[in-house]
Amino acid sequence: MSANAPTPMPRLFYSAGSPYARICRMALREGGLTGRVQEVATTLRDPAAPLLPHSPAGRVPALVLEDGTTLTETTLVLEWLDRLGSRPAMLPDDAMSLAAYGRVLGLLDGIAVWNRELRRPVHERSPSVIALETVRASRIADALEGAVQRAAYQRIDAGYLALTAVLGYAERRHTVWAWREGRPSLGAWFDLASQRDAFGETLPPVGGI
Ligand SMILES: N[C@@H](CCC(=O)N[C@@H](CS)C(=O)NCC(=O)O)C(=O)O
Repeated sequence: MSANAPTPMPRLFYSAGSPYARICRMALREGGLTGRVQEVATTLRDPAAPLLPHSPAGRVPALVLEDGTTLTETTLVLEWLDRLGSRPAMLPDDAMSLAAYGRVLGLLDGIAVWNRELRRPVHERSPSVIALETVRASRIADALEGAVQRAAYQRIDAGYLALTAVLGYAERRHTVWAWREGRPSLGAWFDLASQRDAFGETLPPVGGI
């Protein structure tokens, strides 16, 4: 079968360590779509990665539709899963919940940059980038601590899943960040969210930093 031949159901390419892909994998579970989308593990940064024939970006998540069209970017994939019939729908339609989702994406993007920097050989790291992202993460986490105290992130939606994924990433793959310190409400929120099946079934491997 060629890479773009029609397949019986959409395929979600992921890597187990990716917090972005994890958002979509948890969305499948929370939205009742596990029987409608096949999950396919892929390597990354590998010329032989099974994902590459579908997406030149080589990033996960990537949702390959039945006709071979490939959707990349977490938010676009969530939007498609909503169209496929996710219940509940994951992308909110009110501004406050969209803002809550965007805030967490800002944290996740910053931590991805910070983590990538730390994975370089020591002499290639940029102290100024690390300092900038450390401050950014701290600032956003402080805002999230306040938001959680005001009962935000209670409904299962994109913001909830993204917050679960980013804190889960910090717990297992970016442990250099002591995000719980001084943020008891966020810690309690995460401990509760961690009990969901969707979380337990998508745990990333413990890794390094
Ligand atoms: N903006 C993208 C980010 C996705 C992303 O950066 N995924 C990482 C894994 S966490 C990736 O696939 N990296 C592959 C690479 O850097 O080559 C999204 O929202 O989905």
